[in-house]
Amino acid sequence: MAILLIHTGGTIGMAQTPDGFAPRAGVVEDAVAALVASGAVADTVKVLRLDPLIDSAQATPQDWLRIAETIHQHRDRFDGFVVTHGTDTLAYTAAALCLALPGLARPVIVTGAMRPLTVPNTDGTANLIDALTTARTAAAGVWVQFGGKKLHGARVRKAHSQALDAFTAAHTDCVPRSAAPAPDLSPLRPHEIAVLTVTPGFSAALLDHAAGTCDGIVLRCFGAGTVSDSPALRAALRKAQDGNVPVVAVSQCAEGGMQIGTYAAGKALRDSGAVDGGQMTPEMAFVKIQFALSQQSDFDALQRYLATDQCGEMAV
Ligand code: ASN
Repeated sequence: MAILLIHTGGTIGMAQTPDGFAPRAGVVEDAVAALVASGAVADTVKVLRLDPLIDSAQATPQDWLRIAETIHQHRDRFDGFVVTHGTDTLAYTAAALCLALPGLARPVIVTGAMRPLTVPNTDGTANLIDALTTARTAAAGVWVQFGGKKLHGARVRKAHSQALDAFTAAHTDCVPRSAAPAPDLSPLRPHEIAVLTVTPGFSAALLDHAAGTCDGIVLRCFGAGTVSDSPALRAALRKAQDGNVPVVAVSQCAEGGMQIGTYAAGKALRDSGAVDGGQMTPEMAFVKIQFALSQQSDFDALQRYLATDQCGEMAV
């Protein structure tokens, strides 16, 4: 089988510098060549490096698109894809690939490492072997292979900043791919999206500012979907709605998602037309608004897209 490995940067391919770990060309290429030479990986693996290699803290929606375009262009020449990526924003990129590649007909496995391949106790080798193996066996869709686990690309989150087993994803039986009659590439133009966290005594002025200046808002609500309700908050939510600025409400809790309607303290969300994000992670909500704004010009269609499960991101 033939696998295309797209190396984007991240700790996995880093080396020590006077400023701390930074990407170094050749690290991942050499590791893959050694795995193939030793027989640990049976497939033909072509490595394609995206320049410049970055710490994923520098990733932008253009980088998501570049990875998606590369996969789309090579879709008929390879049986599976591996994307090596920094862990800090890996969840955003995995979510973006799910939405960018409707009708995806191959497994796309995103991986990385918490410790570089250039240090003795690296987790990069195991993650690379696992990812290359999963790329030949997994169902078509975007998966994250990390710390011995295969996780749903649309639901994954970085949950630990130090542990090798750094990622989690709530379970679903839905596959991480958007359905389409044929493989396609979704348009994506960057937009200004605010991610606001409701806090005790939340200042509605922040939401009001975002409603007047941003293209979309992710509102991280309490628990199953409550907010610190006030006339000012309601006015800000109404301003967003009147200005065709979508608001997607997600939970601050790591598990369980939203259940808007359980509490009267969540009524302001329902009354304002905020989209119930359900089980969506804040990362996915941010990415999904970017795609929604890039694809839908009509506000109702945009709201429907946001409220509809596209690739298992909302499913219970
Ligand atoms: N800062 C690194 C990155 O996201 C973290 C890592 O890959 N473990 O690129």
